[in-house]
Amino acid sequence: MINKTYVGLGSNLGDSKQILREAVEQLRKLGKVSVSKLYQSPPMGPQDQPNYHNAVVELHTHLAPLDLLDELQRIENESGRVRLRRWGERTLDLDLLLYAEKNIINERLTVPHVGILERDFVVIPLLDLDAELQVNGQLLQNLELVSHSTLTVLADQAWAD
Ligand code: PH2
Ligand code: MG
Ligand code: MG
Repeated sequence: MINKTYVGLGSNLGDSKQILREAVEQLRKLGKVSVSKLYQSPPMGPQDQPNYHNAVVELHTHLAPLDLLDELQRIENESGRVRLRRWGERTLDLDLLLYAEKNIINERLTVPHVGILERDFVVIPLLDLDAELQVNGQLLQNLELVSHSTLTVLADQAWAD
């Protein structure tokens, strides 16, 4: 069975645009991919860290949730991921945001991803990919944060082609 999943991409260390491009290349090996615009986003968490590059990828994959998580962590590690502190700067972060309509809670994985409805750097790119997307019955386009987003568009959806 092929499942529609969404993966959040973030980077605020190194050549973030190139790092995210290479991550998309790796994700293409896992299934059919569509890519949101590329955004710059002020840091959530410690403020003494650089702005982030953020994007979201829609991925159609046969992989089961924990197998997909393994692949995402492998890609993070093979990119030479550096992560300095919780909520802090990192070269590459790949978060499994949504997996079909599933709700998953176990020690390795929570889906939908924690905080998904509160983070403009996740919600706005998700809307690029599906303007009608709902999470737990909530239409993302109706969220308050959509009307006062802190994001800047760095590149249109062709950035990872
Ligand atoms: N990721 C974090 C912590 N803070 N802030 C922004 N703007 N974007 C992120 O992706 C992000 C963050 C930890 O994963
Ligand atoms: Mg994250
Ligand atoms: Mg993460």
